[in-house]
Amino acid sequence: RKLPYVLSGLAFLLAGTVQAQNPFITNQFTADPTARVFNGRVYVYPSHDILATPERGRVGWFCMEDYHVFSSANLTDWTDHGVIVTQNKVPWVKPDSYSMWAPDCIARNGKYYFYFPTTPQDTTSIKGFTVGVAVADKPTGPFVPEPQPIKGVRGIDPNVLIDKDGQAYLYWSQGEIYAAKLKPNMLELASEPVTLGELPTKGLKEGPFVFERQGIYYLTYPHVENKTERLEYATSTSPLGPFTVKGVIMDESPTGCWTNHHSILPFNNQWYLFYHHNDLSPAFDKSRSVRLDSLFFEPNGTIRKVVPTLR
Ligand code: FUB
Repeated sequence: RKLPYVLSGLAFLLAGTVQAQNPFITNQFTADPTARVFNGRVYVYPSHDILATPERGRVGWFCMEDYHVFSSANLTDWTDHGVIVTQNKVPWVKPDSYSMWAPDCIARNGKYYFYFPTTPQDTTSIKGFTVGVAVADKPTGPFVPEPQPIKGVRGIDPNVLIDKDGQAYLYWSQGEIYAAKLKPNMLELASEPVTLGELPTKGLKEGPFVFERQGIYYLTYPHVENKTERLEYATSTSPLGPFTVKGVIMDESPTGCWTNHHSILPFNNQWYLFYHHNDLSPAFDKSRSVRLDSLFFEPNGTIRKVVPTLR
């Protein structure tokens, strides 16, 4: 007769936490997951790792030619909606660049704006990576790429925050983390790029993901000082900083995956960390797979360290 009480106690303890298996996408290699909630459903926009060969990309390095989007109503059952953007259909991308790196997607005024970094064909104004946008009427596309990348952005890992007053900000990385205001059309910068304050000066910082909670802006980013990236964060009372370093969200990989790259999302009264590791390719850390785990805040607003749920 005690069973119903035990079960309801268990249900209470588990409420809001996810018991899904990591990695949660297994039909292909995925990395750099940006998770967003659109119309009550979670959409994950990751990079899509494929293996380079002598004919495609650079052997031993990251190799990506397109993006898929995945969605779920319960963080357990995921639907692959197929390819939403592919390199050779973006007019300004260097053909066969295989450099479609970490993206983001955000909704505004009934449209969905998909931001992606890659290498341009015309290198007269930008050498290396820049950031483009593709626009759709639905989170699953079809996404139509803009004819040119965003003017004034040099770097990778775009991330967009729309603040409470409606102002949108674009963040990206190029060794350091940069940010600028976006115009209401979401396609052009509205201010000069700036750096964001007292972030660590030593080591590569990339993959910015910014969100606001209870009036605090959290700038979260992978940072490598030793061998592999650690997820860290800094806070500010303003989207453009200055930010002050607060701590570590996830420690370095104990098994040697060089990169980690994440996003943080509230869904059904629980916060989640989406990130990646090379679970399905232990010998090659550029074939990665996306994971998710619950994330918790302390009463003073600091983030409790997330210990990865392994397979
Ligand atoms: O996926 C390619 C690159 O690796 C991303 O742009 C970085 O953030 C790192 O995850």
